[in-house]
Amino acid sequence: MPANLSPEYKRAEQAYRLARQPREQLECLKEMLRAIPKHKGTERLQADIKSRIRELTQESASHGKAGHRGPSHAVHPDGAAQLCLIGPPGAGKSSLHARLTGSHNGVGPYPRPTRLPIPGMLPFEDIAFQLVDLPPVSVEFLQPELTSLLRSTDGALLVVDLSAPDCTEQLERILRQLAAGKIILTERWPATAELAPADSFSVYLPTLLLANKTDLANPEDAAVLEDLLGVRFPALTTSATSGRGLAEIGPFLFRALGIVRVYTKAPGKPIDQNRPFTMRRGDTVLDVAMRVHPDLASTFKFARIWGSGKFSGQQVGADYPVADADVVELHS
Ligand SMILES: Nc1nc2c(ncn2[C@@H]2O[C@H](COP(=O)(O)OP(=O)(O)OP(=O)(O)O)[C@@H](O)[C@H]2O)c(=O)[nH]1
Ligand SMILES: [Mg+2]
Repeated sequence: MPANLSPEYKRAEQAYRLARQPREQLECLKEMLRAIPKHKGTERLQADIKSRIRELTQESASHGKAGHRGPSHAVHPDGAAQLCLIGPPGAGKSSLHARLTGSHNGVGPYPRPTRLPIPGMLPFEDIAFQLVDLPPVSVEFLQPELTSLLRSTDGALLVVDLSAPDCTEQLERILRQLAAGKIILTERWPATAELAPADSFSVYLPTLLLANKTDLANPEDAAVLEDLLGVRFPALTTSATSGRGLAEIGPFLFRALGIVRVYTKAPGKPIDQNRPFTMRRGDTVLDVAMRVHPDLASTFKFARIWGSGKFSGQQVGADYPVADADVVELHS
């Protein structure tokens, strides 16, 4: 990254990183382009910004056309986290999605290639993760809409067909293609490490490898596959047919994402046992207040906590970090 970027540029870039809505991102990118010092040292960066602007503009044009009811790729995030199923054609993404979420995706006498993102919920204990089934990453290109979705999602389930003789090549091709779209699959999950982006457009996507169709292959091939890749993604051996490995996905996601369930309780009322707020490790009582309602956060005075770290009902301040299964009573 060129060193002599102006504070205006850096502010716009910071805003871009935080923006989740395409329209907001587009505004920030335009601001970045205005603010960037125009000289040889920033040419690559200027080109990157322009191509991101092009992608986002094409996307909003294809969504916004009058009378155009084209396929929508937008998936509203839901649950404790959003995970996308990615992989080569026919690896078993939809079959896994069907079993994990009960979506009936692609279930039928003939395999049906997936054309659009399809959300579903994977239950785990008293919470659920959103799993999004995606069209395959195909040979020629990655649809810009999918790139967009992958840029804002929480993690990837990378599905490969372990029984396919060329599964290693398929996988390498996918990694290359995603990298060309500035999406870098990483073995590091948020709970273990925060990664600084290589540049303002690259995103790191925490990835769990699902070596699927183990009913047709030797389960030990998974180790071979990982070695060949040279990237040690955490991996599970699965079979959408026999169900092998599927029960391990929820617990893995819970741990790797650092999910912390918090149950809230209004003063003088019983605990709301039904719907925990799903926070992340390191989040504080104030973050919980924010999630319940922004007004509660701005008028926050203190909280009482029942749970792991504290005695029953002990009073804590805004920056107290919550732990899994804590009960929080917010006072404002
Ligand atoms: N034996 C076996 N067959 C599987 C398994 N998972 C999927 N299949 C079969 O593989 C074929 C393709 O499965 P899909 O789930 O449609 O694969 P996909 O990755 O969604 O395919 P695209 O949407 O085209 O990318 C289907 O005939 C499935 O029945 C598995 O674990 N074992
Ligand atoms: Mg499919």
